Amino acid sequence: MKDKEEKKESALHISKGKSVESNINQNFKRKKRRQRTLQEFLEGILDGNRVVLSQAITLIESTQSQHQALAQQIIEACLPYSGKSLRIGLTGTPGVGKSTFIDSFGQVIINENRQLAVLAIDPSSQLTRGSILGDKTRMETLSVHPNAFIRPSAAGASLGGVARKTRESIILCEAAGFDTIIIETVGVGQSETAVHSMVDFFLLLLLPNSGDELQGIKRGVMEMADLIAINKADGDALPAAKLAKRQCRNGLHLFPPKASNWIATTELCSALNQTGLDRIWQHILSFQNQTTLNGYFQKHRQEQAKYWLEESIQQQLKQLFYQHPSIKNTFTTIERQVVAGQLSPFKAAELLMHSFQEKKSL
Ligand SMILES: Nc1nc2c(ncn2[C@@H]2O[C@H](COP(=O)(O)OP(=O)(O)OP(=O)(O)O)[C@@H](O)[C@H]2O)c(=O)[nH]1
Ligand SMILES: [Mg+2]
Repeated sequence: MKDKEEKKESALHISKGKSVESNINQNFKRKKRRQRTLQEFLEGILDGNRVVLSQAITLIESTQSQHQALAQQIIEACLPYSGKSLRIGLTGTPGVGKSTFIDSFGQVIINENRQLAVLAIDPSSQLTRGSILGDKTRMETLSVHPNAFIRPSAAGASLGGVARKTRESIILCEAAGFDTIIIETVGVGQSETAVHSMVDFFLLLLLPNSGDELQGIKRGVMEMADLIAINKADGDALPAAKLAKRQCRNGLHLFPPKASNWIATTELCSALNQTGLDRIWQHILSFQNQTTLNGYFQKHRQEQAKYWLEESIQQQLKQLFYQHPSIKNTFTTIERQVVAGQLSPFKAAELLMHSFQEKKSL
């Protein structure tokens, strides 16, 4: 009807033309271009479809704003189906055997009829990029197991960014039916704290070459541990591993009692020979039982949710501040004055805040 009216009013007439078969593979084009809808993502994830789950995590990791918007919708939609897993954090210095451990320990978990997702926080991968892919091949058994899902960490962002994306990915993995999640991180920096803020149980792997300064592991990390496992407790290293275990146990006594009332334990294991792993799993289950009974498990999760709310507000505020045109224009100059001692850092911050707020209200 509308068409006809338009035609009457206009002397111009554009013929429809004839469609010509393109020599480009249309299917391929369409496949690449067409984004799944929110509903499709949700159905796929709830169905436990790994391809869809992987694609959704890729959206979470994307820096494009339209991807981010869809990712946030997916997370919101998955939220009611999340939260029912046991989240285990795993840390240890490079070479301690984390990947080997996850591969072996993962089988213990899967043999319990559980579904395991492994996520990694590795901010260093922005430099190396390849290391995590290498990891997937090191987790040979697990990476091909139908009840396991291994996801390399997001590369490129800051630690805060990677951690947040991992936190969000947990929600999707849980909605996809994974009841056990391992979050792995290389124990060399700040990332342990980030992992600790998103897991229920924190497992620290150490090497048998005993105690000195605890192999560069910071006191704070040891204090966070719910269990310390001395890995590579095999062959000639066994006596040293036993000694390290004793030293750790003594060290743990020096820390104040945990809010969970859980008493951190030490174990020996060999990821390579697959020994000591059952005992570690039993400890984790005991922890879950104990802290569920005393209410800590739930309380801890609520505190973590609060932490991520604050964290996320801070990040967004910072972003808003630094991307603001007036801040962008003046920041370097003011910073230079602070460095030169011409302006105090506090006064400088006040000035910047002022110009941020002024421009905002305009
Ligand atoms: N003897 C022995 N060797 C082990 C054990 N677990 C791991 N290894 C070896 O230690 C080396 C490092 O193991 P990975 O599992 O790659 O260690 P990782 O902690 O993941 O290392 P990064 O990914 O570099 O941080 C490999 O050569 C493993 O074969 C173990 O229980 N006993
Ligand atoms: Mg590794």
